[in-house]
Amino acid sequence: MIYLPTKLMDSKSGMETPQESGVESFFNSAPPLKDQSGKPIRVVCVTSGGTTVPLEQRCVRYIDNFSSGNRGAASTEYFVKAGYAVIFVHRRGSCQPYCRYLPQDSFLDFFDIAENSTIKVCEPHGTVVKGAIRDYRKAVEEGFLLKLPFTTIFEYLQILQMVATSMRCLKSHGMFYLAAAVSDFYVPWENMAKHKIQSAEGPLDMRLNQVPKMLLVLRKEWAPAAFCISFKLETDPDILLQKADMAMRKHGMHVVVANELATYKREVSVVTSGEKTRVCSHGQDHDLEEELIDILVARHSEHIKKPSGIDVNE
Ligand code: 9Z3
Repeated sequence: MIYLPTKLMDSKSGMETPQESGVESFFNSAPPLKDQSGKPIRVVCVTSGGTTVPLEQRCVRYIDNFSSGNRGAASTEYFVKAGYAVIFVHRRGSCQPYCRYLPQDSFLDFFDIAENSTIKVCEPHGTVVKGAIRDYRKAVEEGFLLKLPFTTIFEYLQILQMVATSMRCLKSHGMFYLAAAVSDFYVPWENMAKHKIQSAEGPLDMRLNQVPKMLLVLRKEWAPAAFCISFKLETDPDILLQKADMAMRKHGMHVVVANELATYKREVSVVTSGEKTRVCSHGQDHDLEEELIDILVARHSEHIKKPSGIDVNE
């Protein structure tokens, strides 16, 4: 669906506005899309992995943001388990849902050659791999997982806009879970060197522009009724919660998940306008995302029950 902001459809053009033509009231009063069992469909857009900032149009060098994609991949699995259809917007080559258990550096250690020369998965990994294959196939075949890759900040924000405006019609049943590590600075395409920057030209001075803040635009224009969660990553624990609170108010987020670089795998804080809840992992093999997604699904249900357009942060 292509969404034209009402502002652009002014009377000078001679076109009827969406209000006049009844388009807006049609969509506002349409019953929510339902799944086969008759329950309204909930869709979450999970963003995952870091964006790159190319320094050359024919890119040899780029600036990257820290993120393995593990948080987004684990969260996707728990959202699917909770009945959500997930649009997984991820950095190419980053960690994928249902593949988190596979070792990246010793992939071949997982396999062995059986007596009849076929390949077998070594125990004790067999059970985990079987479960992962089963869950992955089910998610894809039943339409609960759509994967969209990005690499650069340009691709990321264009895909996010496209997904968000398409999710507008889901109203409050849509959710955004923005775990991707998004660059704050970039080189505009038209200012960028076309070919590889030459070191023979001496030291490199480069000015990076600020990436426009898109979260408020997503919240207010692209999908105004959706439930929005962003992440805040800091290295200084003394400023983390305050920065998360500020981000929530400034960008109109319903929830900000705050994490500190040194402990982000074992601990996060869920910050909403009224409270802060700590979520911890209970050991190496336990995903904190399990409890985190439970909390967010409950918050999303409360959001859906509210009369549309009314919001605690407004
Ligand atoms: C996060 O804070 C994620 O939790 C992590 C997950 C990137 C730490 P991994 O992918 O790590 O499991 O290795 N994501 C958001 C990071 C970010 O860039 N946030 C911006 C900020 O803090 C706002 S968009 O200002």
